[in-house]
Amino acid sequence: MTSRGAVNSGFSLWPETASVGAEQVDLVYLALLGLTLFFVILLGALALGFGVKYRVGRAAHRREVVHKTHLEVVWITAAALITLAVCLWGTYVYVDAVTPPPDARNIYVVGKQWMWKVSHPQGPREINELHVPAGVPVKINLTSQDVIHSFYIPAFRLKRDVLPQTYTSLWFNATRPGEYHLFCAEYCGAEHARMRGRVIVMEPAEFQRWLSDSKDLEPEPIPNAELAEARSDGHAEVFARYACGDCHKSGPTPEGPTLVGLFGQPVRLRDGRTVVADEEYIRQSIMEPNAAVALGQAAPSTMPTYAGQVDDEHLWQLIEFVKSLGADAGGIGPTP
Ligand code: HEC
Ligand SMILES: [Cu+2]
Repeated sequence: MTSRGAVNSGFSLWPETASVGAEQVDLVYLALLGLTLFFVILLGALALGFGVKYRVGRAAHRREVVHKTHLEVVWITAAALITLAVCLWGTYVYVDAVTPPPDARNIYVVGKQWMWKVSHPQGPREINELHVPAGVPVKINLTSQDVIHSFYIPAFRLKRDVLPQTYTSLWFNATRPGEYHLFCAEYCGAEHARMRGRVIVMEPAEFQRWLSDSKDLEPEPIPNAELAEARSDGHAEVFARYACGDCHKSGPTPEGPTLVGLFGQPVRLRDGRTVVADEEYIRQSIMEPNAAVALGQAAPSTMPTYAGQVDDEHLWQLIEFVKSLGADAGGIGPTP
């Protein structure tokens, strides 16, 4: 292991702020800190002042208990309103932080003892490095190959658990080019402390250059020919390889839905729920077909499970393919 992960090292009380969301999180944090300090000082001063004023032996006026109802109503209402405002503000920032814009660029990340494996749908793969463009919303789809990890970028104020057999995600819009820390924030075994990397934020034009330059530059040897093809040809090869198209086709007697226009749309399920067909839904449809069967389809599903057959790399390629069939693929289709 090299120490390349050590970027922006040196002690600082306040971590760097490098994403739009980070600034919002900091504002909430500072407001809470300010409010807390204000009341600590106010109440501390009052307690101290009254302590001095009414100390034993002091000839203060003690007889009458002052009770002013309207005063109590005012301060209870004020406290309730302040608390509610902070809560609503925090909720707003949180909802924003967990809702990626539909046009976000997709990147797939697999956590593994003890590294981060990054795949860009356009081709490049990297390890412990994540290149992203500045000023563009980026959605990271996370899954783990083994134990629970946690994907943590302090400069973006983002942290999300990375779980095996499920996709979690987060998104950000990086504000400035530069290099930022990437950590694993969930103890995951002997070398957990070394499970870190760098997020490299680049100007969009520079990022495009990096993308096309690293297409031919493979950080890892390609294990098989199909994968190589999938990479050059819109992931359709992987769809063909697993014969998904035998059932998912248009025609007189399709055995499964066509999948066209599915991605990003709400899907009504047999059990009454309505879910959005996002990466996690597609993943689940492939790996656990019976977990969520669409309304109008037979249950149990006739679709076989691909758990144990499709690895993480093929899985995201299948997802990208289904996505590219979607009406709102938003230009993040497999072939840019
Ligand atoms: C034997 C036929 C068959 C094969 C092969 C098959 N599927 Fe399916 N698939 C179905 C059926 C039937 C459904 C609808 C029932 C359900 O939701 O499980 C379905 C549902 C889906 C859905 C959810 C669609 C929706 O509208 O909710 C996705 C996504 C999907 N399949 C992807 C794939 C992929 C990717 C492959 C190849 C790895 C594949 N399928 C292989 C029959 C098949
Ligand atoms: Cu880890």
